[in-house]
Amino acid sequence: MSKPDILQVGPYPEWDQIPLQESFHMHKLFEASDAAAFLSSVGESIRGIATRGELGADRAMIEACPNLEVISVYGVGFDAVDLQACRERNIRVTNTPDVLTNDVADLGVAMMLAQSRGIVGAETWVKDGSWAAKGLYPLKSRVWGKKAGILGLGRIGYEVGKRLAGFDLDIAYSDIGPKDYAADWTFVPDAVELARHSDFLFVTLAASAETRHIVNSQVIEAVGPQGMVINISRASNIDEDALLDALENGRLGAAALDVFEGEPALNPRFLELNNVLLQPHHASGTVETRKAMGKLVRDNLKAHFDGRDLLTPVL
Ligand code: 8YV
Repeated sequence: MSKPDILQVGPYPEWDQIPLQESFHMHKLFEASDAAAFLSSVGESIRGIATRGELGADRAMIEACPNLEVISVYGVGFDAVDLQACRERNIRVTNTPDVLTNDVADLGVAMMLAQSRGIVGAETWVKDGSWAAKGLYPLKSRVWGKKAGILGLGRIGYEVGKRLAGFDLDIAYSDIGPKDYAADWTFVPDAVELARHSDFLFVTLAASAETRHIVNSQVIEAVGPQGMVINISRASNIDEDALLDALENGRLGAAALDVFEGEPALNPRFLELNNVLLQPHHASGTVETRKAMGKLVRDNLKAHFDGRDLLTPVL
């Protein structure tokens, strides 16, 4: 039997690429010099798309593949996939939830600690001789005992909360309703109220058209000059211009961010700030998790083409 033709939107590590190629005929869009020409030459043959969370599959890509049956996303976030275009043609969509939850939560908490305690600047202080030349590193504000707000208490938000409880933080959260598995934490329905409560506001919402800029200037200013916003979800959940304005003029104390509008080409205003910790969208970036994500991408594709149920369906 011939291998199903799959459009591959972005690169994968060799440990995924080799087994993908064993089971499927992979067409690497990201290596094409002219993406539109490539799509129109292979589109007819394509039965599946393998993509990455941040790259997704837009309507033009989906429409270029008239025989498309399934899209497998390497990532939990499927906001970059045009679900409406998929629904119209009964195209299945899968993602990689659960396997990355703990790593994403770990990075969020690590960013909070690193930014609060000035770990990056402190290392520079040692390495550039400032310790010897100028003396002690400037004092920082403590973490334990402070108040944390978690905006979006899904799988990742919940794991963030569990970790924060270990740092004796007072935890509140917002979601569409209170969660029975978070009985020890305070439910605050309104995002501005939550922000007012928070020294650290964690943004852990699944992104959608409804959550776009949910962290607006009001929310940002409610976190305030002593507070910090930590984003391990999607850039679109925050009004980035409002965030930059507030960071520049001190209406927000600090931010720790793993995601950016237009990444990897982020707004140069970020590079001028000394109250931010900037990370290259790598919250799920451990070897173990990426191997599990890659396996789930393949297993979902195989399940579809074998006529079995999808392991982690979105649609
Ligand atoms: C990326 C992510 O998909 O899970 C998500 O939604 O954003 C990440 O895990 C990852 O960078 C792979 O592209």
